[in-house]
Amino acid sequence: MQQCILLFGFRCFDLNLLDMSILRNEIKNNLTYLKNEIEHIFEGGRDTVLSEVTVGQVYGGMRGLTALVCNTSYVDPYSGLHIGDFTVEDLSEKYPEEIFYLLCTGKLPESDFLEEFRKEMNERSGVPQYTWDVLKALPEDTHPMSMLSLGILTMEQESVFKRNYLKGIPKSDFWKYTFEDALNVIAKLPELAAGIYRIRFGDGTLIKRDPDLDWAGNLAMMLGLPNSGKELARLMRLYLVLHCDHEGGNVSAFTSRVVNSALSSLYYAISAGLNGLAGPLHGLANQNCLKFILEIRHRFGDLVSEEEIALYIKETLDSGKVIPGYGHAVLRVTDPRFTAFMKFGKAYCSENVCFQIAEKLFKVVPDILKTYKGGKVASPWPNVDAASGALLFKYGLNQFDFYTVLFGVSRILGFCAQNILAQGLGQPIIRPKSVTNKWVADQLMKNKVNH
Ligand code: AMX
Repeated sequence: MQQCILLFGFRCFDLNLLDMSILRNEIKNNLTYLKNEIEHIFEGGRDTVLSEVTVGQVYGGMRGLTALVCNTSYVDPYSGLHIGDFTVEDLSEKYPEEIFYLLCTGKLPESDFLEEFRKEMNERSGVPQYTWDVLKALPEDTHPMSMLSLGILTMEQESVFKRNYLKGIPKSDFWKYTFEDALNVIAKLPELAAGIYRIRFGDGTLIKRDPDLDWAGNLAMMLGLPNSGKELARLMRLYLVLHCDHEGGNVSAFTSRVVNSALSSLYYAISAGLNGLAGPLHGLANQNCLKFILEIRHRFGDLVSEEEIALYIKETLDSGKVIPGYGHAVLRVTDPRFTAFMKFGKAYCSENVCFQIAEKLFKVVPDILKTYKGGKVASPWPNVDAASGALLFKYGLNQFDFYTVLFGVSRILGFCAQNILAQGLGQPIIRPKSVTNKWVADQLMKNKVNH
């Protein structure tokens, strides 16, 4: 067994191949399986054209361009997120720890995995004091997403991958060190996220983690909310399951992968992915959704009618704003993750006014968006963010700015899994070609001459 020194929960320098050995071996098996698949694909036609690119796509955020492979999850426009052979409906009762295993291996773990993972997280937990010092020194109005991104970045010099890369390790082993970094980061996330909440919105005192609790349960408990209990822990589990991954082309996952493809450590890659998630068209939409619901409530009262909601939606659109929580770049149906949140809401929060407004919005918004801008909105349906804020609010999490942090904590599971697999498959640095307007115009001219 290799030497393993524990410092602030970090294992310095070396891999301990006995830790999480089942998950590690299953990742190895998955990589072997995926490598064989790729070999077959290449034999079948390495030069086969998968996707053509139009001028509109080049100028349109590459929408619909098939140019990436991501083996952790897949988003079907009509059935939503698939992780391995499972849909959102199959997974909504699981623990986020199990989903991490699934993202990395394509399989759900055996029943004893949760206990093994809990012990591993306990050993690796412990956010360094220097991270708290940096976060506490920030201006009071710093956004919690900046704090999360920065908090991860402060720990970058602890990267086991980076230290060993500098010493020299074979490319085939890169993924093992990245996996080590992933476990170290994931173990610290509940404390880091809850600590950010307490520094930014509480009195700054940090609540100790409970070694007997699961990953999401610990996060819920360490927030220190007066209403926190089993229901908040259950909601947190669902929340952290539903946001974990959404294939490879979304802003945050793609950013994280691009950064890691340069062999920047997972810490850099996670921080970069979070910076993309912090945008209002991506992860920040969930805080805007609850703000939107509260604005409606403030203007029309608790018993707001569907007609009043329709009026508010039209006013919002007329002022040039988007309706938060509606629309999607890939999905063309109601997001199954929204459906899962609604199911939770109906079971536990049906009397809650904010949840009721979210329900009314669902009845009203799609019909309006269908005809808005001459039918230009590709998906008038709700996405994952449309209802989650209303549920968090019910349990006393009334600081909207914090919602995207919870999204980020969950999405880091996906960043980690995507980067571990990509490294295990030896994927090269990502470097698509860009061109200038002049180049495109010349190309159009050449096409005209040739026709
Ligand atoms: N309200 C008003 N207009 C909308 C809209 C909405 N909810 N969704 C799309 N549109 C508009 C777009 O702004 C665009 O108008 P433009 O061409 O005049 O700029 C037009 O419809 C076509 O856009 P699209 O092809 O349907 O969507 P897209 O792929 O460009 O963008 C998304 C997708 C999610 C950014 C967009 O639907 C949106 O802004 N939604 C509201 C914000 C939101 O909920 N984001 C969260 C997404 C999920 C997540 O990452 N958490």
